[in-house]
Amino acid sequence: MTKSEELFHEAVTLIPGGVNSPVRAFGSIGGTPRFIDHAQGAYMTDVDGITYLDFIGSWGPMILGHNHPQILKSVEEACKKGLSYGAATEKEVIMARLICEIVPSIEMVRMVNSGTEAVMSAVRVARGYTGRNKIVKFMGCYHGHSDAMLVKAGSGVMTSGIPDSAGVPAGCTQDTLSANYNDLDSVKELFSKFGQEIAAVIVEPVGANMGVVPPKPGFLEGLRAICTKYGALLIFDEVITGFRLGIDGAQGYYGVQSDLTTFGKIIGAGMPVGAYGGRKEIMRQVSPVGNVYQAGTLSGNPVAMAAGITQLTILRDHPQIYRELNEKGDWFFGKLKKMIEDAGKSWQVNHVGSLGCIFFTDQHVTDYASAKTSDTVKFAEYFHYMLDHQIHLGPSQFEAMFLSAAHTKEELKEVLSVIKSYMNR
Ligand code: KE4
Repeated sequence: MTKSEELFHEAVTLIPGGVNSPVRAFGSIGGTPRFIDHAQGAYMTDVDGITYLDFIGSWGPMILGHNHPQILKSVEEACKKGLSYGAATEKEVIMARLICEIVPSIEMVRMVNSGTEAVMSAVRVARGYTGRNKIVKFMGCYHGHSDAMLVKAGSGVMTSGIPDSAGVPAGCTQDTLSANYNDLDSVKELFSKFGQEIAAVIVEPVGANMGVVPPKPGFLEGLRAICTKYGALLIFDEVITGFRLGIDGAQGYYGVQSDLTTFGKIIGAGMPVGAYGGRKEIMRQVSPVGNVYQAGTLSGNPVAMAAGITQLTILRDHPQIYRELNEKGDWFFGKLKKMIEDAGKSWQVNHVGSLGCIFFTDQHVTDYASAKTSDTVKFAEYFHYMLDHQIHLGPSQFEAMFLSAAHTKEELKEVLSVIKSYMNR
């Protein structure tokens, strides 16, 4: 028995599914999750001493690679000053100033502890600000596990949301409406019926939780126009795309400004951090100045802020990091796409910058329905072949590969040759 197997065997008796977040359990692909002991740069090493080239990157935060020396140093220094005070600190001002300086649509921001918390809070602010209750989300987009967001995908347009999880009362999702990603008509249909009742539209500007699904040209611009027309707020959930596609995220990359934006992952550099922000007139609704309540014991935690401030400052001050990262992503996913075509396979490759994935389907993947045509058994076979070659992908067809500044072209060439060997085996 490997140490990972031993640990997993015990973990399942102590933790639901043996993991503290479901996707880590390898449920959709089978096998034993690798228990990680340490990570450095583009690599992580499991408890059996096996080292993997890592494409999970903690699901996004590790854009500079694991254990960046400057980030590690800032965390060590912050720890020596105390782990948490429950009082205001200078680091929170520095972080807020950074985000407001970098993201054009943000004049005021509140720190929280996760992407879920950021989305839950942003939705509440949108409802408080507009005095409306309904929220439009898109099938296949994931916005964390707050009740209102756990709506049965495919529950169809025009119907009130049906809970997609036990323990969520129908009342919590009745005001959540589902539309089809990349389909503006499905959004217009909802607004034609519920227009003045809709507080906000929330969207992943690049879908990255159904695999990677880029917005079609005009989709984000169309959402912007519809929200403006009906007085609803446009919420960009940039928990993944924020500071990933460029220093100013998807709104900079696509040139579309949201009214509220949620962040996570990169802004914490691996520490538990989320944030939501927008124009002052909206954010002033938030307690203690406004009447939308939101709070958190560890919000703005000084150690977490130290990590996030260092990572964002490095990214802001070195724009070549994004040029190189996005070029690397275009090169890698471009090569991958051509290699698959040359092998006569009909699989699909979607990517935006350093985010991408293979879909094991012959259909172009532009939304939830087409993503779901993927052969997840095939993905599981591919995943384990790569893992056996010490390449650790995200353990689900419906996740993204995350490239980092630490991945070299040589390593990516090796990954391409392993995928080629998989196709030719
Ligand atoms: P967290 O609460 O997990 O920090 O963030 C929720 C969230 C919100 N919005 C978007 C666009 C997200 O992608 C996420 C979380 N992302 C997943 C990865 N697809 C987290 C991985 C996991 O659940 O373990």
